[in-house]
Amino acid sequence: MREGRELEGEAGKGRREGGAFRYWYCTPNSVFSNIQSYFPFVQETQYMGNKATAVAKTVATAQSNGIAMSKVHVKARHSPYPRTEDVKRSTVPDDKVPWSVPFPDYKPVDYTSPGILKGPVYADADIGQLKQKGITLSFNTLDGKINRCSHSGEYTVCDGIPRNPQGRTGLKGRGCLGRWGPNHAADPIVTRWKRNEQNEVIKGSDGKPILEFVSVQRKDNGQWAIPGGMVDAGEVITATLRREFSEEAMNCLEKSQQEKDQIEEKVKKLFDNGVEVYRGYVDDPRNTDNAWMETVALNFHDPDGTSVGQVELEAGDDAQGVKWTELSGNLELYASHIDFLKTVAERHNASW
Ligand code: RP5
Repeated sequence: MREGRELEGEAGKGRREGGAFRYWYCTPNSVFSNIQSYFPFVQETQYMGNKATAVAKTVATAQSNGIAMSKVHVKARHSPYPRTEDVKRSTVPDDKVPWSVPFPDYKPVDYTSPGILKGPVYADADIGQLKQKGITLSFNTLDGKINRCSHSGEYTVCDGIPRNPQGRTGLKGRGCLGRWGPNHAADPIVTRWKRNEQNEVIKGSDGKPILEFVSVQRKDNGQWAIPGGMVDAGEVITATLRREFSEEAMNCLEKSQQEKDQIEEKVKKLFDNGVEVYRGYVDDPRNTDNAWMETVALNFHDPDGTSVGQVELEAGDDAQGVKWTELSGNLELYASHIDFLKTVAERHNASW
């Protein structure tokens, strides 16, 4: 959680001191000039050839390993809108989700939450007000330290306002998301094999070994989720992954400085080897026609239960619960997190 979060008084709380920030230093017209900073998990072999090829390969790999979202905008067409009781999206039939399908009667509800309109540090200003002052935001590029590029490629900007690349949601404005256009997140999927008291790996009814992952229960809606969060302006994804896991699954914000340092050290070691399983759009219930969630999900797997499998879990920050959960196709999880886990199960040939 950070940018895009809308919890009163939370902006800036518990920010890391001396943490592993690294700042973007791409120029707006050369987003790929610092590819390692932008795509920190690109394999070395993928650097063969030019940088744009490396990016293309990474994205292609993520897509081929990753999500085949069954239906676009399931949660992002749901009403009432999150954190409201009465904001209802206008109805968008399945076949009218793509912008390419004409929908002359489309009248999306206009909603940006009062908390976002107050202008917390992680949020953009209102585009209308900026226009009056002659200021424009730079979309599809790095805008200062803010990454306004989409993982899915270039998105359309109509009259200075970005358009959701996955289609209509029944609601315009930013809802409770801070940024116009993509709101970037990162999701750490920490897994281990489920074991019995004899330390033997337990198999599911399909005869395949069962994987467990660290899940958190979100405070905002009580749903279980991967302990991911927003990428701060200028932050690299590796840092977001560590920070979010430490805050939500290890409660580091409530610890003394000495304990914080120990957690940071531990998580740094545990999160050494991650495998990217997804990079792209998220079917998040907060998405709107003009603001949407994107993420990079990495799997940190502990094959013998001696590293990440042993972390002491304690819910903190935006999480009210944390636990190891069996991976299974029957899980009900936040946003499109189930899709990322399916990829992880397939990757490890685990029970599903
Ligand atoms: C989801 O929202 C992402 O996949 C990530 O898990 C999460 C980030 O938002 P917050 O948890 O910070 O609200 O779309």
